[in-house]
Amino acid sequence: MFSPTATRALRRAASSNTKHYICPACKYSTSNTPNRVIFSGIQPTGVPHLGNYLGALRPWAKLQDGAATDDRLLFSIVDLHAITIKQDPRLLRQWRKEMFASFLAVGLDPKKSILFAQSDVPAHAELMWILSCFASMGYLSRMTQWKSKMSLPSNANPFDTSTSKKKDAPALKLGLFSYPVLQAADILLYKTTHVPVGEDQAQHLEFARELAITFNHTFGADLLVPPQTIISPAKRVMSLAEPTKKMSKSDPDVKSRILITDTKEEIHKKIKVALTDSIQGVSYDRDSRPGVSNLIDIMYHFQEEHFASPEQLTKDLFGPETSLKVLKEKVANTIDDHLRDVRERFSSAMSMGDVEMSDMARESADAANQLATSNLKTIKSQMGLGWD
Ligand code: AQP
Repeated sequence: MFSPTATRALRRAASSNTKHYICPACKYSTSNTPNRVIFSGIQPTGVPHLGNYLGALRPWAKLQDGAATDDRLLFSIVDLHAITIKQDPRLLRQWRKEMFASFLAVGLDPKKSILFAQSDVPAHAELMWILSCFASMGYLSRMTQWKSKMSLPSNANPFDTSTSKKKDAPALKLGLFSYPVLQAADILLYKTTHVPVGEDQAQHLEFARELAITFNHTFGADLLVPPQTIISPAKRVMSLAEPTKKMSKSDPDVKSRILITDTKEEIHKKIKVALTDSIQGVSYDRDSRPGVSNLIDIMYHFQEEHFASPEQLTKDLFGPETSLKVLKEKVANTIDDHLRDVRERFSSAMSMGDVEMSDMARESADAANQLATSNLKTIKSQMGLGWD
C-alpha cells in the first residue's frame, strides 16, 4: 500500500516510538500498525476554513481512503467542546448541520468512517468525569487554549482572581478549563491509536497520553491506550489578516480566513487584501516575510506532490522579479481549483433533507455508542463501578 520512501518513514517512526509524527513521504498514510483506531474531532463553530481543511479534514479523508480493512476510523463533530464558550442554540444547530455537510464535502464517507456528533454519545461525558478525578489542576492550568480563548497572556493563572475579574476577560468557566479532559475522554473512549490534528492540539494530545499512563498505572492494567499524534504537514495555516496568528473560525475578521465554501470571487477578494509586505519580489522566509510565506505555504500544501518544499516551489515558480500581485493571483487560482469540488459537494449535502441527514448521523452515532458503551463498561468494571 505504501511507497518504499513512505515505508522507510513509517519504520523509522515506529522504531523511535514517536509521539508526534509528521509523515513527510506519504503525507497522511501514517502507520503500518495493524488494527489502527483513528479518531479526531472538529468543533461546530462555523464553516471550516483552509486551516481546518489542510490541517485536519483533508488528512482525515486521505487516511480514510488509504485505510486497511482492519482499521477503524471515527470523526466527530465535537459540539460539547463548542459550548465551552457561549453559543446561540439556533446557530449551533445550523453549524452542526454545516459541519456534517463539510464532512461529506471533503470526501468522508459514512460507509467507511463513523461520522457522529459527540453529544449523541453520552459515554464521552461519563468518561470525562472519571478522568477528571485523575487530571492534575496544575497541568491543566498550563494549557494555552483557555488563555487564548480568553485573550489572556500565556503566563495567566486560573487561580489569580484579579485576572478573571479583568473587565474584558469573562470569568474562566470550568468547562473551558477542563476542555482537555473531555478531549482525552473523546480519544481514550475508543482505544484510539492515532489522532490526526493540527499543531495547536499537540499539547492536549500529550495531556491525554499522560492521563492514560497515570490511569493504567493506578489500576495496574492497560485499560486505556496512550495515542500517537499525527500532525499534518499543513500543521499551522496562518491568518490572512494577521499572519503571525493561526487562521481561526472564531476570528471576528472574516477576511482573515478562506472558507471551504467561498466562491471564486470571494477567494480572489480575500487573497488580494491578505497582509503581505513592501519587499520587492517573492521569497520564502517565515520570520521576515510571514504574510508572503503563508501564501506560499498554502499554495504548496495544495501541490505537495509536485514540489519538495515551499522553498522549492518558490524557486521553481517565482523570483525576485515576480510581483506580489502575480503571486496572489496564482495562489487564489490554486485554492479555487482545489476547492471547486468541495464547495459543490457541500451545497448538495446541504440540500439534503433534515431527516435524511439526521438519519445518517444517528446511524453512525449508534455504531459509536456500541463501541463506547462496551469500552466504558470494561473501564468501570476494573474500577469497581459495576455489578459483575
Ligand atoms: N490554522 C490552522 N492550521 C492547521 N490546522 C488547524 N486546525 C485549526 N486551525 C488550524 C485544526 O483543525 C482541527 C479542528 O479544530 P477545532 O475546530 O476543533 O478547533 P480549533 O483548533 O480551535 O480551530 P479553529 O478553527 O481555530 O476554531 P475556533 O475558532 O472555534 O477555536 C484541529 O485538528 C486543529 O488542529
